[in-house]
Amino acid sequence: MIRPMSHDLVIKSGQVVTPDGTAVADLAVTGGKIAAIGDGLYGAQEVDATGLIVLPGGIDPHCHIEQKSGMGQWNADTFETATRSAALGGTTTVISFAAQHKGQRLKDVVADYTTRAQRGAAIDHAFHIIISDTTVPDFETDLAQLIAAGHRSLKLFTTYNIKLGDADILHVMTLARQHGALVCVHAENDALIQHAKAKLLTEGKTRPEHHAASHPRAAEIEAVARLCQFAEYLDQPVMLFHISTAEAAETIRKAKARGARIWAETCPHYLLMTEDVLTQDGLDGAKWMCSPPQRTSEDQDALWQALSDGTLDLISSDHAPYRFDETGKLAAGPDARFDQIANGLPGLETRLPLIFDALVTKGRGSLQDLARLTATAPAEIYGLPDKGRLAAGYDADITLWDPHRSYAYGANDLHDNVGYNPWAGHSITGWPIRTYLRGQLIADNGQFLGTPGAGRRIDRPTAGPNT
Ligand code: DUC
Ligand code: ZN
Ligand code: ZN
Repeated sequence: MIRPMSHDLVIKSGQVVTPDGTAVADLAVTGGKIAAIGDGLYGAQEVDATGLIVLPGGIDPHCHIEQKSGMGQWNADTFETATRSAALGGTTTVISFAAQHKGQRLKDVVADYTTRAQRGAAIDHAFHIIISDTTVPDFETDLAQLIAAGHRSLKLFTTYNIKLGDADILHVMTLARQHGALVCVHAENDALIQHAKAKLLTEGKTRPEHHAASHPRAAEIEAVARLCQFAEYLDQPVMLFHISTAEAAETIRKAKARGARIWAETCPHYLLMTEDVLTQDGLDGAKWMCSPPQRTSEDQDALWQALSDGTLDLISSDHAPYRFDETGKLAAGPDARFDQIANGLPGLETRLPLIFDALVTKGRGSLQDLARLTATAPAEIYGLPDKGRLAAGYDADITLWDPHRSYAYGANDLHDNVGYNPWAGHSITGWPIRTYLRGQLIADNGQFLGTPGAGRRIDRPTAGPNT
């Protein structure tokens, strides 16, 4: 009798979500790779997944980890704390930032972030290189070498003190086109923000809730339209980060219809929060301050529509962790004005459960939509080889989900280093029970089993199919 091949691990009888469909099947893992999906598979270790959903491990392609902000403030997470939190939320790959500050050589910046990530990251990772100074020595040589070494995405800002002017943006986009990198942009018009901010401060409107008006929707609408024009003019792919307004989504829809090589993302806090979260007692609203700010329920509807018709390609967390104390949000003191408070909220651990609930449980979309928006599209767009789908030959990055388990988020129940949960009080149904990274169990029922430093840096030979 011919004995069937034995694998390292077989996840038995789960509902397996692949780009081709969703079906009850066994999934076999050998040597850290998915070996087969089918029936009657055998392994040295077998896990019964009856009643569970088997999804690709999440890929969060926009998160700030162990990074110094434009205002010069370190965020709260190390690679160790951020990736622990990610794993417990079902995420197995992150793309965070290697952030150049003025005067720094790009190759030194990337070496520094690479060393720190290699020491601490428990999941696989890559970097977007933030460019804030094109005048440093060997800028073009360093950039070309870094792109060739697999750092296939750059990030630019049109606002904050690390912004580039239009001429520099066009220059970097031209270099990216020449060397094969995707350009990601935080697109908000800086002059409009400065104008709105000055008016608010003159009127004595300094509280966290005034932060929303200091980032007028026109700022996003203008900058997104400009970047679409730049992408078309240079024929260079651009990823527009954290889209928050209906008008910006419409601009992207039209640009894509004209054939512009544009990608775009949004985040759970734009899909599920509105600007009224900023109105709280004292400075509490600072916990929810981010840029662009949360908008209106009409914008939320438009963003869901844009996800469903392909205008928006993926959902990232924009995890930007600052503690609500003097090391973070309150660094400028207990009476800080909104413009002195660090922007951002934690989201690595909550992104997938929130979207599972909002998309699948609430019936807005399918399990395949979930896999596409949170894993497959990020892998394809950013050129992450062997990641983002359940298929033979791909990395065995896998999450098992209980679609019936409900959970109400509490005040401080996340596993990052932030100390508060911006989703406290929000209830969801659908929960990640287990997370596997390349076949290794790294999170099991709320227990972290990963190893700091075991995450690998992902080399990206190309910047994705559109680049
Ligand atoms: N906005 C950003 O642009 N980056 C980090 C966090 C935020 O709110
Ligand atoms: Zn941003
Ligand atoms: Zn960001």
